[in-house]
Amino acid sequence: MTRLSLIVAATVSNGIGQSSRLPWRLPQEMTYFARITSGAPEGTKNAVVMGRKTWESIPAKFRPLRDRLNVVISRNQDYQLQTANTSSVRLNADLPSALTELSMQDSGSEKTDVNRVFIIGGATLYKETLELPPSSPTFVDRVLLTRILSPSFDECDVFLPDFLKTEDVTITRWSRCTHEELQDWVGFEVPREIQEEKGVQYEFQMWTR
Ligand code: FOL
Repeated sequence: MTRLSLIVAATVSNGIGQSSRLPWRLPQEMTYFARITSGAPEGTKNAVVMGRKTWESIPAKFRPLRDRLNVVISRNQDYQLQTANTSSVRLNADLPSALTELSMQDSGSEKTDVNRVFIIGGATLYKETLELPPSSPTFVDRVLLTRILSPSFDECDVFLPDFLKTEDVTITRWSRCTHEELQDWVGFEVPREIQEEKGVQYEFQMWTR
């Protein structure tokens, strides 16, 4: 039984990307992402699960994301990961096999237990994981959402599914956590106020179901 946490920065219209990259460059926000996804108890590591295009969008010098087990999903089994350091990267053909392999830790050289599993994008993987029913052994029960409030970034061409607006009443509704719950879960102090970097306004939110 693996609970998945999804982490994303999205505009009010759920825009997350443009021309195969992030529509903004927000160093402090990126630091928040790195801190949350990296933080794990001694002797354990978090996993970051991503689609192939998201892997390719990460600057080569930051790949694989350090101190985290990187799991890349590509249906193309001939795909060659472009990285000098493959020790903390795994390639899986699909989400079910990635999750199965994560739960069977570990026959490899690194004997580290996997702590939290983060879904870090992109749009295809966000959609696929958000559609896992809460009754299934693995599903997304938490969303760490950085809401980009302004500007509107109308040029976005990839979107997060609108997980808060589901018409299906049989699906458990999402509720926003308090700021204290967010800080307790991430384990560090998070600014409560609207943040501003380079004229971009955003806030840190956490949602659970
Ligand atoms: N979630 C949030 N909140 N913000 C994001 O920017 C974000 N980005 C992705 C997924 N979830 C997110 C996917 N895109 C890097 C680059 C792109 C990316 C994810 C990560 C990256 O280079 N990360 C480095 C940070 C290096 C730095 O400090 O600038 C890392 O170590 O995590």
